[in-house]
Amino acid sequence: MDILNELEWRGAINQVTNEEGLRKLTSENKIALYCGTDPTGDSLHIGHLIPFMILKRFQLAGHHPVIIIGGGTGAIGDPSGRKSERQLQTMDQVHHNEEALTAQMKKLFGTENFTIVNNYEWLSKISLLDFLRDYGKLFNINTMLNKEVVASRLDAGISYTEFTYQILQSVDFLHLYRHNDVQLQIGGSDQWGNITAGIDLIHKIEGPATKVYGLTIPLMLKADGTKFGKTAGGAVWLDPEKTSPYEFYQFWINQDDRDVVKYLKYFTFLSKEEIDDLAEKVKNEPWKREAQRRLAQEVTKFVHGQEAVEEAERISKALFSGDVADLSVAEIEQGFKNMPSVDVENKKENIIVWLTDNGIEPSRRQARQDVSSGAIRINGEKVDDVDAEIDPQAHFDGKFVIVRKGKKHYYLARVK
Ligand code: 629
Repeated sequence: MDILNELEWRGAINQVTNEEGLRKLTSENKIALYCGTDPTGDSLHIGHLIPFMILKRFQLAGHHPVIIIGGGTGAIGDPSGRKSERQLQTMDQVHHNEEALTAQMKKLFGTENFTIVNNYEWLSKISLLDFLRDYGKLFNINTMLNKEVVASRLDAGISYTEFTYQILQSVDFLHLYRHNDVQLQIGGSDQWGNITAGIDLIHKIEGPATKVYGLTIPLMLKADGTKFGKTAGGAVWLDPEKTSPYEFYQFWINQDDRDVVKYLKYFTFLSKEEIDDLAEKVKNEPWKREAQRRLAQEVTKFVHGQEAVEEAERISKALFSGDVADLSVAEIEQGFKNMPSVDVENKKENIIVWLTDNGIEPSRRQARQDVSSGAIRINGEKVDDVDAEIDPQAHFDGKFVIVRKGKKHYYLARVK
């Protein structure tokens, strides 16, 4: 399938500056294209993944992706999509974040047929007078004020600094057009104003027939109206220290039937045939949740690698069946991150006293009842003897005791 048709089928196109022109260009040539991201944090989250997976699709189709890490633009702050002025970051923060994001991007894109650059390199070298003479003169204030991003901020106010942001992103597009033959910029729908500003600048400097294009991707919406990519614990990060691969996998496997096909199109490289097939399964045998499992496997593999998928599945399976005894200490840390936990003394104790004193059971009477009815598992083994002893050193390097009450309720006891 032609790349633009593929993006259309995936529901990934919001606006294109000149669809016929771009279709002709991409079907006849291998082009260079870019997407930028500002180092406003030290990790990407799954909201960022959408445009970068589209870059990756172009890469897989033989085109050449370029990523800008916005060390220069990040020092200013994009007003797009924001209701109020940003707090400036310190340059130390910006540089720290640049490094973290660069490392993440390299993991996703590899080194072949891929370029990553930092716009601090050229933006920091433009003098104020050159900026005003070479670029400022080509920007019309009325046009700038009419950009949705600026217009929507006029009441609340916008600083001269943020107002200038669109010029910087335009200078980037010009720079990449000249130095890397970049002819297309993509981004989320919030980037439309910045992207078209860049195209206008290139047309003014390089001539109106210059073949440069812009493409934006729709905002991701969820069937239940809540914000995509957020969980009770906050954003879903690509950094495994912030969101463990197990939590990452869980996020995807828990998606609604109404959203899962859309996400398969956006977040996986599965073919149309495979996705159509999974869509049928959502319709005919939704209880199997095969589409969700495939989604979780594919996205986790792309971001964290196949081993992380296997680990996440091992943890899920163990938690579901209750056979937790073979989990490693690291797997327990991941799997139990969002479960109730208690700190316990490193000493042997009768099970009834231990469960009650550590707050896992509300009373000794209840503890006795749960134990004797077989509702309690310790480290994966049913314990129905009220005289049994808990030995915190028995398992998991003496670091944890895992308690399961009934089918679903887990407690992680951390040994002090
Ligand atoms: C210099 C900087 C450029 C081109 C782009 C940029 C960054 C751009 C921006 N992007 C968002 C960000 O950095 O602010 N001005 O967080 C974010 N982006 C991915 C998608 C987006 C966008 O990284 O484009 O729409 C989110 O889906 O908000 O020369």
